[in-house]
Amino acid sequence: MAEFDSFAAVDEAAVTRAISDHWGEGFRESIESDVLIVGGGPSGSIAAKELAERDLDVVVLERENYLGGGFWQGGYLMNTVTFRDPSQHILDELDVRYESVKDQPGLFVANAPHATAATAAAAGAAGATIHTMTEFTDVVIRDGYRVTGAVINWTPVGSLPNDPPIDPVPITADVVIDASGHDAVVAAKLAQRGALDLPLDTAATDNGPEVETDPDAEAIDRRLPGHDASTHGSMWINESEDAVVEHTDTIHDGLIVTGMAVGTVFGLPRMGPTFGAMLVSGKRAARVALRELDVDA
Ligand code: 48H
Ligand code: FE2
Repeated sequence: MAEFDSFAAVDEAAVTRAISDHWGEGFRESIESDVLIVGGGPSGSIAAKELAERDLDVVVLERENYLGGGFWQGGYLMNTVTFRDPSQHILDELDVRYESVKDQPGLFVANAPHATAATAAAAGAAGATIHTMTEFTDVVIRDGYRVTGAVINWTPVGSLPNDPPIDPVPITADVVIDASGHDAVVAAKLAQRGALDLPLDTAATDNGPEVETDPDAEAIDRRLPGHDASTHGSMWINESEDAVVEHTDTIHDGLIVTGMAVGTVFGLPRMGPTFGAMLVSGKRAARVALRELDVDA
């Protein structure tokens, strides 16, 4: 920048028009995209970055006013996050500083706000269109089966009195990725509608020494949100991170699941405040999306 003298002169109307035109264009382009990612935490942000870098039209829906989800804090309100080898290589790609933990080969620490901001920035820099304060409220299902989009509303609408109701709007995509974390909101909606079928062979996952898993369909159904005994299993870091990555895949026609949502859908053990699996899973979800879209990786 040349030495500062004074700011360019603009009038107030020009500022509002610029915002409205730019936002409107981004919204219009989001109505039909290649990939729609629900949730802008670590897994969704990495998936968005990977796909937008390949020139796909990528839309991220985030109900909060900021990306990052649970990445801003490590655990117990301590803002240091951990990563296990080989996920530190993704931190290298993102230019995030990290350190090795003494006497713990393969374990790394980084500042959570720095890692979170870098991940979110990478999604934006790659060209993903990011809609914050925007809530996924339902799925669009085509031909009685395929997931083809999301029904969305402004987040604050959810806290208004529902009388009269403010209708949401649908947006569509060739592929939807559920990156909504523990709630697995897209999978949960499908399950609520009785439309979710899971690959039964992969659902029979080792869930820890004392916890038996039941490979039949009824047991899988019970693990899904909105059902009696929902969500993931208890904490087991070593098992969980690999299992989340391995289970990152298409779970229904048109729907891929990534990040902690994978743990919820498949009833996997949780990993606590270590985030490597979220980043690796996000990358894997992007590769699955490329396969679904018939795009060379
Ligand atoms: C729009 C929504 C909606 C909705 C949710 O929770 P996240 O950080 O998810 P991941 O999977 O990228 O990372 C999980 C990680 O943070 C974590 O919780 C770990 C590792 N836990 C281990 C353990 O043992 O607990 O991000 C999900 C994002 C958030 O930003 C939400 O606000 C957003 O999705 N979101 N966005 N519409 N209906 N629901
Ligand atoms: Fe969590």
